[in-house]
Amino acid sequence: MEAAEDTRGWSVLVAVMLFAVLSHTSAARDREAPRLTSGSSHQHHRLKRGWIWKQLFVPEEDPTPRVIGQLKSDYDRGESAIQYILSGEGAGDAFAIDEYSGEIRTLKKLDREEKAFYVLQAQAINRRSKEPEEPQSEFIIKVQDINDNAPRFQNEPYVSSIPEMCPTGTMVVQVSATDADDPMFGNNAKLIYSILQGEPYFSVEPKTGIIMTSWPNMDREAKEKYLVVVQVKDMLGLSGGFSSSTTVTVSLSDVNDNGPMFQHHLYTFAIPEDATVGTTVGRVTAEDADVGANARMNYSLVDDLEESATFTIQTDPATQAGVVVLAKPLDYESKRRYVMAAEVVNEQVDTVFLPLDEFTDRTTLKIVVQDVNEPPVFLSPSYEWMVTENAAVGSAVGVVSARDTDTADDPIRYSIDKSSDTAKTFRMDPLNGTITIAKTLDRETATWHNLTVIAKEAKHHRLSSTVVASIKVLDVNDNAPRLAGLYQPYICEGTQAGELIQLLSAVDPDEPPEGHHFYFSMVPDMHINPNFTIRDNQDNTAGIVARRSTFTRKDRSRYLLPVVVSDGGSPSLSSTATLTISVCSCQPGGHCPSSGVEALALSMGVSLQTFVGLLVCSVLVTGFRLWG
Ligand SMILES: *[C@@H]1O[C@H](CO)[C@@H](O)[C@H](O)[C@H]1NC(C)=O
Ligand SMILES: *[C@@H]1O[C@H](CO)[C@@H](O)[C@H](O)[C@H]1NC(C)=O
Ligand SMILES: CC(=O)N[C@H]1CO[C@H](CO)[C@@H](O)[C@@H]1O
Repeated sequence: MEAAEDTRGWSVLVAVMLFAVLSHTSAARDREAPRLTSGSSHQHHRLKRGWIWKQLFVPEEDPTPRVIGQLKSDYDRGESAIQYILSGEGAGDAFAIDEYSGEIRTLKKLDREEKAFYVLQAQAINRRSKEPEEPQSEFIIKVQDINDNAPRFQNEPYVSSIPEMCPTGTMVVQVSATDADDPMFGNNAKLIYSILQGEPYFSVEPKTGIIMTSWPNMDREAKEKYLVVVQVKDMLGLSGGFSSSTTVTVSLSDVNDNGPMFQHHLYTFAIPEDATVGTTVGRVTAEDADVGANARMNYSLVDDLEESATFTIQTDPATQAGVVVLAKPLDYESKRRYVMAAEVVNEQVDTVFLPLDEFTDRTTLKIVVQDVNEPPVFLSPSYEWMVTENAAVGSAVGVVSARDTDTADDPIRYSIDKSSDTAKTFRMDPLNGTITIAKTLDRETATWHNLTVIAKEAKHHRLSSTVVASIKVLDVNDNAPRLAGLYQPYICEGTQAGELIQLLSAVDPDEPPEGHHFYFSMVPDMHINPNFTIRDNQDNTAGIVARRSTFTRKDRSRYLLPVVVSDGGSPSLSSTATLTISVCSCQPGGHCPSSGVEALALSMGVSLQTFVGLLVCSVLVTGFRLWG
C-alpha cells in the first residue's frame, strides 16, 4: 500500500533525528558500539559509536505481547556474560528486557493517544565484574498510530445568518473538526468535509470546512431557515475511516426585495357629516412580504386640493396600516362624495433588488358623507344690539335668523327663553325672528338685556338651538338734575357782603358718556335780587353769596331763594329748588343753634306748616326729547 510506504519514510526520518540527539551524549566514546535491533529487521550496522540506536516501534492497541527489538553489545559473545537492564518510562510495566538476550518486548496494549513515545535507558553490565560494558544510554520506543479515533466537530452548534438574495459563493460559516489520531502518520487524521443535507443550496470546501452558498436568489419570503448537515471523514474520506456530522442552522436575513401592495383596488368608507376633525374614517392596508424596516411604509393622498385637504392619511406605527383621518369639517348638503387616490411607498427603497416603481402602489379611496339631522344654525354665533332707553314700545330691536341646514329645510320658529326675559320686556315674532320692545325700557333699571333666543325646526325633528342676543340700553337725558341735599342755609347777623353762605352741589341719575356738567343760577327775573347771588364755581358746585352786610333778624328772619340746576345734556334738563335762608344771631365762630332760628320764626308769626312747605322743591322739566 502506498500509504504504508509513506509512513515508513516518516519513521526513518524521525530515527535519524533522534540519533543525532542521542549520539551527542556518547560523543566522547570511540569504541565499537553495542547495537539495538528492531524485532522485525536484523540488520547489523556497525558504527564507531558505543551504542547504535534505532527507533523502536510498537503498534498501538495490540493486546498480544511481542518482541519489538533486541539490545546487543558487541562485547556479548553469547556466554551470558552480559546482563541487560532496562529502566525509564514504562520499564517493567509496558516493556521488559530479557537480561540474557537483550530482547525487548511489550507487556500490554498501548494507546498512542495516551502516550505517543517512551524514553528508556539501557545498560549492559558484565556479570562478573559488575562493570558496565557499555555506557548507559537512552532510546525511544514510539507507539505507532492506528486509526482508532473518529473526528469530532468543534465549537458546535453552528448558527449563521446570511442575507437573502446573496450571490453564489457567499461564505456562511466555517466548520472545523479535530481527530485525536496522529496527524503525522498516514491519513488517520486527514479530514475531508462534505454536505449530507442542504444541497444544492450550500456547498462545503472539502479541506477547509468553509460552507458557502451555491444557489442564487435564495428567497427569505419562500424559505427562511435551512438545516445544513455537514459530514467530516478521516482517512481522506476513504472507506474504513471514521466520520461524524454536525448541523449548521442557516437563517436568511431580510433584504428589501418586496414592495408594498394594497389589498384592494378600491376602498369605500362612510362617515357622518357631523364627525369631528380627527375622526378616523377608515384604514387601508398594504402588504409587504419583507419584515422590519424593509416593510415600513408611508402613505399619502394624491388628488386635487379639496379632496386631499379634507382628509389625511397616516401610518399606524404598530401595524403599518394607513389610517384615514378627517382633517376638515364635512357638510353633506354641500359635498356628499370624495374620491381620491392613496399612495403607499416603502420608507426605504433599494433599487439593487427591485426597480424604483415597484416600491410604490396606489389604490382608490371613496368616502361617502352620510346625512345627519342637524339642529338649525343661526347665521351669527351671537347678536348684539343697542337701543335707546326712550325707544317706543313696539319698535324693532333686531332680527335673528336661523336655517335648517338639512335637506328637508324645515321652517324655523323663533322664541325667547322666558328665563332670560322674566319681565317680558321683549317680544319675538316667531316667523321672521324680529325682536320688538314690549315694555318701556329704563337704562337706569337695566342696562343689558341678554336674551336666549331659541330656533326650532317646525316640522320634522323639532331640533332646536339657541343663541344669545345682547341688547344694550343706551342712556338718554331723561332725568333732571337735583340739588344734592336738603340744604338749610342761614346767614349770621353781621355777615359781610361777598361772604359765602352755602356751597351747593347736584345729582342726576343719567349717565352722559362725557360726564356731568351742572349749571347753577337764579331764577331769571326782571329785578335783580339785592340780597343774595349765586356764584357758579364751574366745577359742578356753586355758592350762595351775600350781597349786602346789613342782615338782622329784626329786619327779616327768612329769605326765599329759588335755585335753578341744569345739566349739560342735549337738550338740557333742569330743576328749580327754593331754599329758605334763615337769619341767625350766631354764636361766636359763626355757629347758629337751630333752636334759636326756630324760636324766633315762631315768635315772628310764621306757621311751621308754611316753613316746611317752603322747603319742598318744585321740579321743572323743560325740553323732553327722545333719542333716535
Ligand atoms: C315680521 O312680522 C311682523 C308681523 O308679525 C311684521 O310686522 C314685520 O314687519 C316683519 N318684519 C320683517 C323684518 O319682516
Ligand atoms: C350681557 O351681555 C353683555 C355683553 O356680552 C355683558 O357685558 C353683560 O355683562 C351681560 N349681562 C348679564 C347680566 O349677563
Ligand atoms: C327779592 C328779595 O327777597 N328782596 C328783599 C331784600 O331785603 C329787603 C329788606 O329785608 C326786602 O324788603 C326785600 O323783599
